[in-house]
Amino acid sequence: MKQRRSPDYSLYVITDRRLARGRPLEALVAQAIAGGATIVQLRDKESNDRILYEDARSLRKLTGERGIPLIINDRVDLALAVNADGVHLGQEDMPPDVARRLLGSGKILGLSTHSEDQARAAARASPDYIAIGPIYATTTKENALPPLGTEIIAGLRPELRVPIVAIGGIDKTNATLVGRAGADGIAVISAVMGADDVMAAASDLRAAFRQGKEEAR
Ligand code: TZP
Ligand code: MG
Repeated sequence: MKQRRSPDYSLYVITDRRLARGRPLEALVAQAIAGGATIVQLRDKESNDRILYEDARSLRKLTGERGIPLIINDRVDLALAVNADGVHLGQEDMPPDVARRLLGSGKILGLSTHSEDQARAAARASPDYIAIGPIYATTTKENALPPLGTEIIAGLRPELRVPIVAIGGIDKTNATLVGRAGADGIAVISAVMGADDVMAAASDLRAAFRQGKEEAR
């Protein structure tokens, strides 16, 4: 079986066309990577398939040149079409075992979870990572559940072997706490994609998270 090396999940930046406010996605992602993004996800719940495909293709080229993994939200077909590094699936998406069969063993599979029980169940599906959230209140995701707090990360980190990425309302003021709780990475949308200076925002987040990780050692 082909071995996948575990990616660096430290700063997992997720795209959002609305928060980009007309600025080209590719330019924002380039700035985020320059500021320290370690992995990028294309997430777009609104655009048609042609636009999604063109965005996926341009981000594939950019992230490939920078040596940064590209994950596609929701869509196994699109990930395969552009040879992305992996797919991120939620509780209402295709079952993980089906996605794994379509993707093969060489791709990254990430799963969204919103409770301890979901996190444990997701871990049993042998994904490459799980995301847990919302940790803090967020307005980016429609119908987001109430915030879970960092306690869920601290509670599950010793129990689960799979990398845990924290998501939801994470910004430079709380990223240190998330790192201290034991998360393997922070996934952010608005704190990076909504920033006026995307590179500085990414850099500040990465530094804040790293500080928390160091404090936890
Ligand atoms: N899943 C749980 S919270 C969330 C998603 C997609 C939104 C995260 O966005 P932000 O702007 O970083 O709070
Ligand atoms: Mg989904």
